[in-house]
Formats: sequence, C-alpha cells, structure tokens
Amino acid sequence: MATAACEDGKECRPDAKADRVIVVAGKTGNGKSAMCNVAAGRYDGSLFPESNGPASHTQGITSHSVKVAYGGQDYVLKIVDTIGFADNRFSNEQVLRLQAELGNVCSEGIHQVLFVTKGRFTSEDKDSLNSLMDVVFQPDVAKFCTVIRTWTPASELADGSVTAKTDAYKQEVIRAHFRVNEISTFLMVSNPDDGSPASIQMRQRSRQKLTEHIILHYRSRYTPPTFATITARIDQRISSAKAKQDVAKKLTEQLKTKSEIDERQRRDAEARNKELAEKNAAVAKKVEAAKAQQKPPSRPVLAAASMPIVKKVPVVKKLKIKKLKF
Ligand SMILES: Nc1nc2c(ncn2[C@@H]2O[C@H](COP(=O)(O)OP(=O)(O)OP(=O)(O)O)[C@@H](O)[C@H]2O)c(=O)[nH]1
Ligand SMILES: [Mg+2]
Repeated sequence: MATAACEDGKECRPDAKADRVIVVAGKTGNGKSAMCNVAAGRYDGSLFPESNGPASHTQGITSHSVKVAYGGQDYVLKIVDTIGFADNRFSNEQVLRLQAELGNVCSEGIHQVLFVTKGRFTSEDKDSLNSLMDVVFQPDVAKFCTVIRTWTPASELADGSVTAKTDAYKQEVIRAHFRVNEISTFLMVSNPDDGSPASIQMRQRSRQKLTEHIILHYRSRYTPPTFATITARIDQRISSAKAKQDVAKKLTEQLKTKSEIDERQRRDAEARNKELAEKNAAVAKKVEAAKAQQKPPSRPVLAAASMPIVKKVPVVKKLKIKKLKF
C-alpha cells in the first residue's frame, strides 16, 4: 500500500507505484471515461474527457494514477481508459491496434477489467467482449472482469431492489453470451453528467460502490500479453480474416460464373424451343394447306340423307316366243 503524497482524487506522479490497476473497456459511448472520472472522484469529468456526441472521444489508451482513500487507508489507483469498440471512425483493426498499447501501459499487471455496458447488453457488447477476451487479452482474463451496467434508472438502484435487479441483469447477459459465465461480478451504476446536485450525488454513490469493489475484490494480478504478442495476434486474425474473405470472394465469383452459364443455357434452350415451335407451326400450316388443296374423291361419297332411293327394277326375263308353226 502506498503512502500517497496527494489528496483523495488528486493525481499522483505517473511513476507512483500502483496498488490497484483497473482497465475500463467496452463499446464506444457506453460511459467508460465517465466511469474513469467517477472512479477517480472527479465527478465534473475533469480528468478523462467525456464525449458528448455520437463520435468517439477517447482515441487511444489514457492512464492516470490517483489517490483513493478507503477504510482509513490510502491507495494509489491507476485508471486506464481505452478506445471504444465499434467506433464508427475506426476499423476494428485500427481499434485493436490501438488497444495493443495496453500490453505496454499495463505491463505491471491488471487487477480488474471493468467492462462497461449501457442499459441492455447488445450484440455489439458481445462482440466487444469477445475481442477483448480473445484478441487483446486471453480468455482467462474473464476471472478479472466485472461487467458494469451504466445508465441504470434510479429506481433500479434503490437499496431494496438493486440486488434482485443486478441478478436479473446478470442472467440477461449470460443468456445473451454464455461466455460471461466465467465472469462472476456484475455491478449496476448510474453516472449522469448534467452537473446537477442529484447527478453529482449519483456519481458519488457510484464511486462508493466502485471503490469498495476495486479495493476489496483484490485477487492476484492478471498479466496481459505484451504489445508484440497482441500485435502478432491481431496480424494473424487479420490475415486469416483476409484469407476467409478471399475464399468467399472466389466462391462468389464461381457462383456468379455458374449462374451466368446457367442463364446463357436457359436463354439458348428458350430460343431453341421457340424455333421448334415456329417450325411446327409452319409444318401444321402446310398440312392444312395441302388438305385444303386435295382433289375431291372420284366417287364422291354422298351423305346418307341425300342418297336417291334406288329401286330394284325386276329383271324382265326375255320371253322365249315360240315360233308358231302354221
Ligand atoms: N445519464 C447518464 N449519462 C452518462 C452515463 N455515463 C456516461 N454518461 C455520459 O455519456 C456520454 C458518453 O460517455 P463517455 O464516458 O464519454 O463514453 P465513452 O465510453 O468514454 O465514449 P468513447 O470515448 O467515445 O468510447 C458523456 O456525455 C457522459 O457524461 C450514465 O450512467 N448516465
Ligand atoms: Mg471515452
């Protein structure tokens, strides 16, 4: 434990030995920098710039060490703010490459990774958590992770309901993403930024909760991979993603060619059918014409109704006239 030469919430020298190191990560705009300010006791947001629009504010890794007083003792808390995932101004690759800097900034180890979500746990939160666990860190970082829901309505933070609501949130996250099973801790806070006495009070309550969590949930330190290792992993991911993309592109081209051939064959068959149908029609016409030109039969067959009744004429036998002799 350090004997901090500064007051609660005040910044310590960057080289001050940290008693606790926390990394705050998550999707852009979820309230990471606000969480860092709250953890530092800077309710006015004066240490970590908070964004106020859809575009990301934090564009790399920012770290400050501050004094925290808890239980009559002083601690040096190193707070590491990170660039948000799913940032519309950077590709995933760029975000990951900036996050690789964590390997340098946190080489002394990390006590807690605070994964910040905003309200409901979204699919972007899920992807961000996967990137954090698989690319930036290793899956075993889960044991050092806490999922923190910000923007929680005040009604859910009331003493009587917060435990049940937190458990319900944990179940919601686990349903959305089974991997968080390995993450044991879930917290719900609210860090409004309108500067009103009510919002400052909310941030103060949030800090109390956070400080207790950070100081008391002390386990061992998680040693992050080095910058070089993270970078190599990103390179590998990018090249395998590119290889997959190339295969998909090739397949698409093959399918396109096949469907073009199919279409050509279909059109040829259609043309052949048309041609045949025309030939058939011409033949049928000729047959009709030939029929029409056919001579009437030499002995016309008369219809039964118009046939004259031929009476049998009795054959008159020639009478033999005997010559009379006189
Ligand atoms: N009402 C309310 N506002 C919050 C809360 N948490 C953060 N904010 C505000 O939401 C905005 C975004 O918060 P930031 O802390 O800058 O978000 P971020 O995750 O650091 O964003 P990026 O740096 O862009 O990735 C800021 O104006 C914050 O003051 C919260 O719990 N409730
Ligand atoms: Mg930020």
